Amino acid sequence: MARLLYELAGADPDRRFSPFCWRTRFALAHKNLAAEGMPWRFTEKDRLAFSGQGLVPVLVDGGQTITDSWRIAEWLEEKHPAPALFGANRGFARFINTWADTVLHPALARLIVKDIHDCLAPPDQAYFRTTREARFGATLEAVQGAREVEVIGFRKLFGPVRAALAGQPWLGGGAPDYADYILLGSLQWARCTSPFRLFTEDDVVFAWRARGFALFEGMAAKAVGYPA
Ligand SMILES: N[C@@H](CCC(=O)N[C@@H](CS)C(=O)NCC(=O)O)C(=O)O
Repeated sequence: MARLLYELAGADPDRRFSPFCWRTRFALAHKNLAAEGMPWRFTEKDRLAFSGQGLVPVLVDGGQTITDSWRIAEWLEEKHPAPALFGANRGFARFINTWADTVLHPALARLIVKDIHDCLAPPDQAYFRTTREARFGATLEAVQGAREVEVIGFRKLFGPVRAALAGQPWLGGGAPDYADYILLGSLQWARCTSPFRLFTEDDVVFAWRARGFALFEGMAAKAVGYPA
């Protein structure tokens, strides 16, 4: 039975830009597992009804349906233990997961939110504008309009990541693991939707991101998006 991954798509069905779906894409690639990508749009909630909720990623594997990127990662680790996705310390990856969701994404979204909107199909544009403007309490244009200033604070958030990468090539140590994939997924969200430059080329995060996007035969680098 084919393994299916429901992934958020833009107006171009090949523009797969969800940070959470990219976590799952990296996890599948790490374990050398193929999955057919099923493009899904924000306003197609009915197509996810079978999963009992309305968010992607949704993985359908061997007759089972698994939702939520963290649960999918744990499920893949249990079903396909080698190569290990979490390394010795699953708690560290859990911390990075929560930090990305609660600190990094709110800051990153402000830098790219209008660009995301512009990538979407028209029905999704209306949904996205209404829900996100209510969340931010401002127009998409006003939020993104401050990005040349806000990117400075965004870069500072990566201080602990820089400190870790000063002593090792990956957050996972000598090889990438799920902690790397979580943050690479966040940065791939930006690369797929926005031409805005997040990092300067002399930043260790810039080099780590390039290495990460080159993994698995350039899986992330080759995806529809902008030069990182
Ligand atoms: N905690 C979930 C979050 C999933 C999530 O928020 N997915 C977004 C796509 S980036 C979504 O489906 N949003 C639908 C919507 O906003 O209606 C995970 O890690 O998978």
